[in-house]
Amino acid sequence: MNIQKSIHYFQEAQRLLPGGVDSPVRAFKAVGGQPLFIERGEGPYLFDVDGNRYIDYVLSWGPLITGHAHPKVIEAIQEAAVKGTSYGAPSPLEVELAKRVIDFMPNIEMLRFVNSGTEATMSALRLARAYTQRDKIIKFEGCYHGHADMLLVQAGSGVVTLGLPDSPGVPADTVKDTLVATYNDIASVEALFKKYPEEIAAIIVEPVAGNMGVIPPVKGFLEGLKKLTTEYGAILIFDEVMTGFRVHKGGAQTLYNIQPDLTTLGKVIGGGLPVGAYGGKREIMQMVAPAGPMYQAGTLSGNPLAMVAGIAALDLICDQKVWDEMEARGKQLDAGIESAAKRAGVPVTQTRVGTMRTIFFSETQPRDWNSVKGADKVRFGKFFRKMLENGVYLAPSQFEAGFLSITHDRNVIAATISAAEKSMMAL
Ligand code: KE4
Repeated sequence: MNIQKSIHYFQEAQRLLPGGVDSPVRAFKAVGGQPLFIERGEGPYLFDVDGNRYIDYVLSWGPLITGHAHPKVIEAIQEAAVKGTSYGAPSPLEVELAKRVIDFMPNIEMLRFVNSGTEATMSALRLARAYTQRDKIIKFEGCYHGHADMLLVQAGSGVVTLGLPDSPGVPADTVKDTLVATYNDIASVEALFKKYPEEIAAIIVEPVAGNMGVIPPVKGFLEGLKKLTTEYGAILIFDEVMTGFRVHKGGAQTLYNIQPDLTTLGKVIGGGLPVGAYGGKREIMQMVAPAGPMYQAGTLSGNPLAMVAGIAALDLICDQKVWDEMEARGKQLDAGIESAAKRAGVPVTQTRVGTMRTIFFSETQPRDWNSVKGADKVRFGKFFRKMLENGVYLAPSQFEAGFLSITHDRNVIAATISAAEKSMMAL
């Protein structure tokens, strides 16, 4: 596979950008080899600067559920762009996208748009602390909620991929109120509430963990979180930046029928442009300035280009038939990977919830960060590189999720399966 131009660009990029990338997990550090520099995307495909084509299962780390450069999304952006790129004032587009998000997730009564998932989670936690007048928060080992200081504690995704001891530069004082529990272990949460009955402002949880690979909640886990937060007067925050519009049309809160007090969103709602959001109960959201005293702001929040891209994307996935088709494609890929692994005699377990999936090189089904650590990362790295050679672009880390789009049709999945058969045999 000729990747000479990528090699050249990476050399140049490493002089100008730390690690040659603008987000760590893109650097392929966990899987070896060097990152490919991308020329363009189209539907389910990425094309690198050397003209190689890949079936893409990263999809910009989740946002591109409509595939790359969907004509309707591009057209919406083009039409909006000629009217200007940012107004710095309210526009009907923010109202239109907010209405659509709330249609999909009726448990959200009011929301605020921001520019990333990190902004969404840090703002939701500030709001929970303002509303409860408490300081402590609970997160889960292996879960990732963006790179706000208070959340870089035993975080997943790129932090764990790079084996970082929770980033330097975060003052101990900033994380002294961040408590860490074990995902899928409700007793570990209860113990923290028993220890700090009046001090915990919120739990923030990925309702389906996606940043240690995809780990679904065990029966009763989310219900237990809802019960504990209600009992102790804390706020339950579902971080649906990744699971929103991914695990179900209505997100994890609809799939598992749990009503979080606040929800954070990102990725899909921007249609590939920078958008995050936090929202939930009106009574809580009314605390956000200028309606209330809790301050949060953003120059480009509600940006018209990002709004129209999000509107176009959500309009393309509002029909249940679209979700039924993606579920069928997910099942097709599950079966294909399973039979490829069996034929090659490679121990593999797969987790999938809706359009989010992970292949673990492990005999057992991981259920938390501890069990995920047992997966064979070296073998995952080999598989990743083989799949790349065979024209399939997976997430470059065992601790990430893979994604499907509406453009991953039966033939694209079949091509992925034959690439997997070849790759598994070479492990
Ligand atoms: P951003 O600030 O990257 O838009 O969103 C942060 C975030 C918040 N919550 C969850 C559940 C998330 O998964 C993320 C970001 N996801 C990672 C992928 N695991 C983004 C990819 C990257 O860091 O480059």
